[in-house]
Amino acid sequence: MSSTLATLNDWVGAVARHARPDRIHWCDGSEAENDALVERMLASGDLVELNPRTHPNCYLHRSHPSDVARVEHLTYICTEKREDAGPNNHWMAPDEANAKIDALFDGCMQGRTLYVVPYCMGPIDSPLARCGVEITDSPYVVANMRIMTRMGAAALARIEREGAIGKPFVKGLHSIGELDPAKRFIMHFPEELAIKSIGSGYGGNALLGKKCHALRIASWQARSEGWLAEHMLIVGVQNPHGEIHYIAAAFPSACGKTNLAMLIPPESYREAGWKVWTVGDDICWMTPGPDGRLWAINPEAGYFGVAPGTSEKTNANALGMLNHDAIFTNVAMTADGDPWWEGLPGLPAKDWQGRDVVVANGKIAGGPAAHPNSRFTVAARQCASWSPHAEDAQGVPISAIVFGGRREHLVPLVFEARDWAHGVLVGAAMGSETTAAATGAVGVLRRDSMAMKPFCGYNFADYFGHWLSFDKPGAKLPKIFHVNWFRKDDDGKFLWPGFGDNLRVLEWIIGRCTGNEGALETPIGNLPHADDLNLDRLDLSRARLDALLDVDIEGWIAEFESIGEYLHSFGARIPDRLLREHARIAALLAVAETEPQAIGTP
Ligand code: OXD
Ligand code: MN
Repeated sequence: MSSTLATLNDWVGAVARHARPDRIHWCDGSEAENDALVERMLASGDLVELNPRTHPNCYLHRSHPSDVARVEHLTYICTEKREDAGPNNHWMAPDEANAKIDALFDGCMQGRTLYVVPYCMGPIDSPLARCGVEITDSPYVVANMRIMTRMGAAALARIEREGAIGKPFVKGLHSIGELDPAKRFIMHFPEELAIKSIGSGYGGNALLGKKCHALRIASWQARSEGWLAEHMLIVGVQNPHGEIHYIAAAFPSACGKTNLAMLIPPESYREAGWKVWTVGDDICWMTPGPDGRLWAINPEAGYFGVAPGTSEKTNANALGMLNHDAIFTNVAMTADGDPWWEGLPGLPAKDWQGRDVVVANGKIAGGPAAHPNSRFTVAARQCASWSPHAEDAQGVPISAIVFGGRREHLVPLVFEARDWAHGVLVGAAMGSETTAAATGAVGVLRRDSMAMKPFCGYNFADYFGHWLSFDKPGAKLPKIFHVNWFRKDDDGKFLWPGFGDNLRVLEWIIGRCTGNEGALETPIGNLPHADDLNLDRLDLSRARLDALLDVDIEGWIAEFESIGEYLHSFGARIPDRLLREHARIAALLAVAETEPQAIGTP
């Protein structure tokens, strides 16, 4: 098989001559093709079949122990000019990068099959969707791409149709290479809409439609075409009158985006008729519509979620979709062949590396049995809360944008930005304590603007400018908020219950968008008064609520000094508008420090 598109055939031919695979297979995305791939992976040991009675069509993949997370230190943006990649990215000149990585691709597919994987990011008929082709030598990647994207014949037809009128597709070249960390690179060439990744089979490094295309390359495309490609979930909240408000929310990796996207309302809300609809759990592409609002699609077709911690209590919707047709990566396994991770009942028999689990006094010895960044891959439509509007070609209209991070101290449960420019500053200043989704130290505070630090394909200073540019006449932009579910008390306990109860905060957010909720103005933004939040049937003392809504002026003065240093680290390209916004709030904080009664007055 080949394509009617000469540019595609030529590229596949050139890669094949260089990587020298034994065979070439063009993927059509069919069931039969997937069955054959699964058979091959079961035979090679790439997949282990899970209990077919409790988990039909579910498989476990154990990756190389050195290949379990994204590798930001080996991820490069390769633009002609270093400043275009910015201090937020590792940069390499395209010529040098191509030379380095092409040497590793030389002959790397000998003895293997080269798979050509055409895919579409977004509903197949959506004008907001964009296409790409991934070449890979990993059948595991093919099987995951089939779940995570619209992969196969329909995508190829769109690529050929668009190619015939000169519209390019993103070219992604991937090989697991030798799985050697010393020969691992994830390189992006946004000026050529190209990606080259070698040496890793892990999701974020190898499923090129996801982080590499839908965020790094797409953010670059979005800037030149006037839209936004963001690391955000999209959730629809339906009130008892049947009105649905869509919220897009950015959190750094492993901060509960999947849980928020699939939130199950507390009992009192369910009884009153509230419902939550999932549109996406990780990536959101937003474009201004003819009505001035931002309209969003989820470019993905599946979830690549963090398994540990997913339980009946934290995310029953996720658990419910994982008992058929799912791929698990680096989870543990019970004696019955069921997938297992920390947070689930019972005990495993094999850990994520397939070693026998030693249990002493009812506890697992020697660290977690499932890798902390172990994952599930599952089709989005398997989720009980999957939105009937998730496939709408024009997307869904966004009422509110929410930023959030993991902050044990200082940052209150929720606050609202005064206007768009303030909201852009709130997003730019976002910080979070690090998690296991990327290699490196865990629990260290790092600034992660709009949760895009690992994913923005260009200079953050220009990115902030791009965000600011949406504020123009005729725009009906969403309101912007910041939340923090992770604040702790002096004993190190979480102050807020989180999970389903986060809907209480979303209700206030929606009320602010519709003009139905009150707020207290403070220098950092508008907060709910204690009685603005619906705390029906929630056991939360007034003291804990006050702590959650406290604005510690001295602490914020220090925080704003650190935010100022961060903004200045981008040099002269940082938009003046952002610096003015920063100075305005720093001045308000200085006044509040000398006149505490100023808080709460307009
Ligand atoms: C992810 C991540 O996998 O952000 O979504 O790391
Ligand atoms: Mn993510």
